Amino acid sequence: MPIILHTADLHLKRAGEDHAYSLSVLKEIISVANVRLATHFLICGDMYDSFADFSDNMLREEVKAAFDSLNPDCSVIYITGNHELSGMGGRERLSAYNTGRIKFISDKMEAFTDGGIEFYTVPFRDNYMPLISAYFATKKKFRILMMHGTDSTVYTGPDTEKEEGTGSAQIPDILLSRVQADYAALGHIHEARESVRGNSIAAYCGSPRVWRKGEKGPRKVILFEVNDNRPGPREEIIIKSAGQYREMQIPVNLDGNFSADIKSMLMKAAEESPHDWFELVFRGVAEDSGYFEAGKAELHSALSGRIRRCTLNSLAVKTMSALSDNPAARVFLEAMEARKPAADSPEMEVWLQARMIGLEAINSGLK
Ligand SMILES: [Mn+2]
Repeated sequence: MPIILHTADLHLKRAGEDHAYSLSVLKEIISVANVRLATHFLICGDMYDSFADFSDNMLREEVKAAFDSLNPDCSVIYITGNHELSGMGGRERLSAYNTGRIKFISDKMEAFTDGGIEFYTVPFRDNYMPLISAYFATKKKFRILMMHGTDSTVYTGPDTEKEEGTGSAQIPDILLSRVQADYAALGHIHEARESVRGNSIAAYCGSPRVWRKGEKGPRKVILFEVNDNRPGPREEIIIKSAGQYREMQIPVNLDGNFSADIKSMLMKAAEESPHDWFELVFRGVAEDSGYFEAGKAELHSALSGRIRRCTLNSLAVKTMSALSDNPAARVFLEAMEARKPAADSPEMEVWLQARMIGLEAINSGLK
């Protein structure tokens, strides 16, 4: 009985911190395939982050070695995504590279039967419209279509890649029924989505790793059985080594410091999920920007090395120097200064709070 593992958009990288990270994600997916006795391992494009990564001999050898540990009875089928083509010279051919046991479709659409499943596999292209008039044989078994692009019936959000200047590669709505696909295994959109139309399922498995800032939620692959030419329920398997992208909100006190619990909360979260990417989002008005900068640097160095990545976002923090150019803030601060209680007075706390609220109100009026 066929057991399908569907993944895409791994974006393997040959260098930097992402190199070891992306490979560890691949290795975990391979072990999922082994444990779950997958018979088909589908990679729907963007396995590599760029042509330079795809064509890197060291990385390709590492990927081959990783697939050596995959159950030899499991077929690996891989189509080109837009990223494999990114930065590729006009004379290059992806098919010139040896991908070992991986069946790699990079030149043109290929139809074949493998382990009781009919496959239509389409390497990435900018325009899929000509496919509508292609010939598709009458279906005899469960049929899977593999593509990399934007299917607007599954995903209605923004094309997150448009800003990079890559084509949106729209998949024509009518194509699935033309292909008579029981399951369209899709790549390109990094969020998992599924839509069912009649007997036809179209699914994005999402990226199994955190590729860039903002890709929230657990990262996963899809696994399902095919029984009597019918698909079983699609199971989403979380890839633990991928971690998650998490925004951590950090209120900044007027003195530029953070509350004492913040650091211990962050250290605890880091210990629990070392594969995560934390974006520390600071908010507030800081009187002393030097103190604030030092506190930020201390948090960053405490977290770096304990989690995959730690980035800092201070866009929502206004420092006094920025506010001092504002006439309303100047008048307000002068008025507050005239009412300042003694340092040891019980009213000091109320005064500090009032000054903070006032500055925040002026600050939000600045936007
Ligand atoms: Mn893509």
